Amino acid sequence: MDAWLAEYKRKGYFFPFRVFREATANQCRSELEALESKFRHDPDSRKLAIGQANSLIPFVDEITRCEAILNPVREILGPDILVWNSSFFIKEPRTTDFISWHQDLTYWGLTDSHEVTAWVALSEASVKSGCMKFVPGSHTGSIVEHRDTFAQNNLLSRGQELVVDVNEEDAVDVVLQPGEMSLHHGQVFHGSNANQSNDRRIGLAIRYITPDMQQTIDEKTDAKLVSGIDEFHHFNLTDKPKGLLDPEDIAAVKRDIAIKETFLMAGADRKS
Ligand SMILES: O=C(O)CCC(=O)C(=O)O
Repeated sequence: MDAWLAEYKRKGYFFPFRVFREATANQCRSELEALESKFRHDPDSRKLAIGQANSLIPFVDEITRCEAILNPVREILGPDILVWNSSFFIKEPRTTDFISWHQDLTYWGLTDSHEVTAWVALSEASVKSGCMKFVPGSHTGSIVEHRDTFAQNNLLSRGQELVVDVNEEDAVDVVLQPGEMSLHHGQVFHGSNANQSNDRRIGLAIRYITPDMQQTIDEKTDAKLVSGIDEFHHFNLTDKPKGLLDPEDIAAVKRDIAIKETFLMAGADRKS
């Protein structure tokens, strides 16, 4: 077994992997920022694109299929891989937005933990800009209790946070340069602090799963097959985006979000 994979299995994460050159990361960032500028008077469309990026933005779909990401993901999940979601996590310069300690799989309504997140940096992720922090080995237990806070500056949908205390001294800073990525397990404890730098902190999170996983509800949700085959048919396999925020894709994404909300917001006393 590769040394990095042994470390991933032991700690629940590994970084850094270089995915593309810094110039390519800058190009992706420019495309994202052009999109943000185009939709600056339409915050709903911008929010939809940021949150469902691989379904609505063609260049993001391409990133999710790039071999530099898929190769290590295959080492973890095997040859057959779906993308369940991909979204940008953006922190503006000198803002208080943060991400509380949490485990990703808590509210995703999936039957197992055959999942890995690739987090690709499109700007520098440093301690100052609020890079992610992981707690080594925290993925080996089960999902622990979370409570909702709905804190205004928490970037998670329900401001959920672990009920157990995390010793900050145990945490590892996930420092990444533009074009590098980290991989993390869906049960690893992680979070991130505010961006105190003068630049935006931009990361693209891609949620890869194996096709044998299922939602815990009867309805199928959407996913895209990016490697191998799907012999289980537990998800609606959707095509590549037809264009930038294509109306048919938007309609499909909205249907999918309505289904996902039944578990993503289950038990919450208000909407995100
Ligand atoms: O971008 C961040 O700081 C946190 C992202 C995160 O929680 C995730 O990708 O699972």
